[in-house]
Amino acid sequence: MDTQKHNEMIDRYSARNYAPLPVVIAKGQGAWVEDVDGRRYLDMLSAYSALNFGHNHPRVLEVFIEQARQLTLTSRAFQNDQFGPFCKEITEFCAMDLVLPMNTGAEAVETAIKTARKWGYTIKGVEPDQAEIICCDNNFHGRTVTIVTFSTDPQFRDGFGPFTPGFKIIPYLDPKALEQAITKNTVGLLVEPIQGEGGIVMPPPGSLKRCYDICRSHNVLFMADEIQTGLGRTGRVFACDHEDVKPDVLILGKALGGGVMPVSAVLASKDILGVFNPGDHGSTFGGNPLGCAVARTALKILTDENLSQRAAELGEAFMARLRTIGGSKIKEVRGRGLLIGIELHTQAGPAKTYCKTLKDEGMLCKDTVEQVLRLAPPLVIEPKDLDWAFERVAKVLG
Ligand code: PXG
Repeated sequence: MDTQKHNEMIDRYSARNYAPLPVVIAKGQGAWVEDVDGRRYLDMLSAYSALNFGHNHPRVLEVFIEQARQLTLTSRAFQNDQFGPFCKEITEFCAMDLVLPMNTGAEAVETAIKTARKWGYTIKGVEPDQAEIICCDNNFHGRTVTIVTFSTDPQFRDGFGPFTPGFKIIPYLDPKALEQAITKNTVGLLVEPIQGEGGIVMPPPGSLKRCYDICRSHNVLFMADEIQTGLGRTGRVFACDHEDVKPDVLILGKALGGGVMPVSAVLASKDILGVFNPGDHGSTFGGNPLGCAVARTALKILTDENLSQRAAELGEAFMARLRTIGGSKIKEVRGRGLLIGIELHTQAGPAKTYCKTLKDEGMLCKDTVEQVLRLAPPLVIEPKDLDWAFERVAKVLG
């Protein structure tokens, strides 16, 4: 079937909850993909960081196939032989005591919310059903009813109420507003250390550390959603590392599954994740042996291939070049490592239009908010491929 037939079939049979570029991908290798008509594209999105290791990384693929032959699922009613090593390795990697595995990012965020609430009631001493969690304006943490409760994008909420009580919004990482919003019932601050879906919005310099310190002094959990920014993407293992902040609750997803399995996790100290008792929370697929085996390998690849460092170096050089593009369209190039946003002037029109043009040039990327084009290639991308991408961007946006 060709591209057109596929698109017709998808339009006919799938819910219209997305409006993707019409390219129909059939194969991928490294940073490159090929569509059903044999056209090749450079993947400058990498599934929003879920493909940090690129398509078909040989080590990921090998462990995936090997583990699939052995054992794929037990549920948590029984133990499996990948779970223990996974828990040991990921907690050591993150320098945390305990891990609670889930599958998708939204599930991990939900888990973090439940963790903070339960910790609030059992450890901090908040009165029953009074717990409050502070979130930031312009956030994106997923799509469940509870999570869209604290979205400030009307489209994510419209038609989905009634919502979950117990959330407050402050301007993004604003220490003064945080201090004012905290009450005796506040159990946590939930924050993305760089806002991805919000338009690659950088934290105001020093704000992660200041907000962390405020949380500390009020016995409030600092919960970092590193689902998109974590595991090398921003040039450090975690985006919080840029300000030497070690979150109380760390939320991971996307790249943890090596681009082949949905694997997410919440990590924290014993005092915090220790609040769960058998039956309190869980997931059929959470901690499954296939996901655990792949995640263990993903963490090893990150270290063995020095991918954080690679993202830092390649990202810095690439951003410097993007900033040399003249003309009237680009307002700002910003980001960290290989998480890059190109903000366009309003008169240039929506970023989406340029994503279409870039697709015709053989490069796949995605707008975030109306005026921001996001570039987030796999961290394994070759420098010569970034040169190639630069030429395309310069041609289309110059
Ligand atoms: N937190 C952050 C910071 C994210 O970027 C999630 C949580 C939720 O992850 P899951 O695995 O539940 O999607 C994200 C996800 C989409 C979409 O299609 C999602 C993200 C980015 C772009 C599109 O809903 N980020």
